[in-house]
Amino acid sequence: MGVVNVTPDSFSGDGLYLRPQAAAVEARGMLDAGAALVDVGGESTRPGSDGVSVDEELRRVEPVLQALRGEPVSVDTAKAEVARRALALGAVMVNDVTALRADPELAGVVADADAYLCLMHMLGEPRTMQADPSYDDVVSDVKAFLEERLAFAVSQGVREELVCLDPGIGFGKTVEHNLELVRRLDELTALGRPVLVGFSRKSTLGKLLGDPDARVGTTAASVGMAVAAFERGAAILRVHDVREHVEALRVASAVLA
Ligand code: HH2
Repeated sequence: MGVVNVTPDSFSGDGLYLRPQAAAVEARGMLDAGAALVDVGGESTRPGSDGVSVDEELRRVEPVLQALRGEPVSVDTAKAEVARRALALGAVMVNDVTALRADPELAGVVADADAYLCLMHMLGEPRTMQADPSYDDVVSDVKAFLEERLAFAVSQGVREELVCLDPGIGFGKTVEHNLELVRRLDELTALGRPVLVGFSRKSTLGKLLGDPDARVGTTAASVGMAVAAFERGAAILRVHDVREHVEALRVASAVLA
């Protein structure tokens, strides 16, 4: 899954704010490079960020979705109205970092469209989530949360076969929490749904490379983590640098085959 951020403030610095044609070109390049899906988002969820209005989010993503009609697109949103519009414009998946907790109408929109859905774990909210996150056992806590959210989605009419689950790397987690989630990814795949991992460029990678104040990680570090997650059963890797990941995963999967 290639990341297409149409935001002025994404942590990875790749925001293609107000340049929908450039964003669409970038997305097509990701698909050409082997991405199965591109994830278009108009609201940054980086640590410390505030939300945006429905109107502003639509203003950012609609022209990009229009330009990508007919391509496999996921929309990264927690808002029912944005999801409704995106699905009408051909998006096939809704990626909700709040796992249907933010907008009571979102589940119905996904169910009505019979769209794919990604449910992600987050502790707290982006504004405050990195302030001393703590768990009894991070993997058990995340697993219980995802299991409950999956049951909720299904109770709202979403087909279970269309749901994937995501531990939410960096969303209310320390470096050690993030590592533990990948180390014990088999406990999440045991829920029976595909698991999506989004480690690309996240600060944990920079910290692991020795900079305690890192805000981002390198491409090489992202690829290393993606391969580790893939070996532990991740089905979808959400990444900024598609070509590098596709090449790495292709050779890694040749070994596993
Ligand atoms: N990470 C980000 C955003 N959306 N969605 C899922 N399912 N999983 C993730 O790990 C995830 C996500 C944050 O990364 P990015 O989109 O690059 O940054 P920003 O939110 O600052 O735009």
